[in-house]
Amino acid sequence: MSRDLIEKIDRLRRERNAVILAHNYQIGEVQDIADYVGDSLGLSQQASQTGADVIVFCGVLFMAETAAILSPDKTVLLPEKTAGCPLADMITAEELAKLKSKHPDALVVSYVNSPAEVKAMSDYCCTSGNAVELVASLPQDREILFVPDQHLGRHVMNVTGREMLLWPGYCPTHAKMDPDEIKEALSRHPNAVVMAHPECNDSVKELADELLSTGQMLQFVQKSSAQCFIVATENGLIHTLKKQNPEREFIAVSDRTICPNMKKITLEKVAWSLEDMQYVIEVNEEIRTRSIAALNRMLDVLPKK
Ligand code: CIZ
Repeated sequence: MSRDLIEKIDRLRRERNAVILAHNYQIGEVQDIADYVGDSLGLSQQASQTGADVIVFCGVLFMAETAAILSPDKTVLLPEKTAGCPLADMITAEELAKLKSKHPDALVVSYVNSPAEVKAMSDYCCTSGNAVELVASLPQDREILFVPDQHLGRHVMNVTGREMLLWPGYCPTHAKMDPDEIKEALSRHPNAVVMAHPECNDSVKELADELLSTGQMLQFVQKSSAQCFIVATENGLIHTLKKQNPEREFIAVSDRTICPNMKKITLEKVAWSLEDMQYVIEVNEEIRTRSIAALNRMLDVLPKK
């Protein structure tokens, strides 16, 4: 790792009064220079509370958009303009409008992994960490359209017992989790605890001891007395897990469970982003006010932590 490059990032961060956010799935080097590392919503909330003028969001487009929705007074930069999220792109505003027209009385719950235009058409947003609590709080007599992740939606249905209409989206990286690879890892580490993300498909979830968002995995390990964990989510999370728990063992399901978009951001791109003030992510004001309403309705129904 180049010391000069890190010094350059630090200098630019000071000069620009910037805060650098890194999602849990970023490469280790980027996580290490960030001011905050976490999940998408947690990072955006944290950034909105800082006095920074500039937010460099090391993540994918919908995450930088969420930061722009919550921090209209700050400049939000995404260091790699092609870092998108295939799951978020599996639903468009036009498609959702069509679905809503067939179910005019339904409530729409959109996973945070969705475009800003889709959030703007939703009654509530949710994250993988609060989707169960959020759906459980909704009136029993209302139909629910859950978009775009079918696997998270099915998990919510299983836990809450609520029927929902699920959009058929999925995360291609979590779809690569192979139950046979988990079984193989378990045969080598029979005492390991299997933590799986709710974006995994059912055959993986069936092997899991715990179904948790990335933030919940980090908290769960802190409280657990287990020594070894099989981690069924994007492999970037293992960097923080190891950093926080150097004495424990974390096993990735496979070396293929890597999100190519998350890995597009490098230290060089963070430096260029701050130097050239690129790529600025802006959300149209009407979309922004409507999507912040869906995010706020989510925060209003959840118990304050
Ligand atoms: O909300 C996030 O950041 C994502 C995409 C997953 C998670 O579980 O944190």
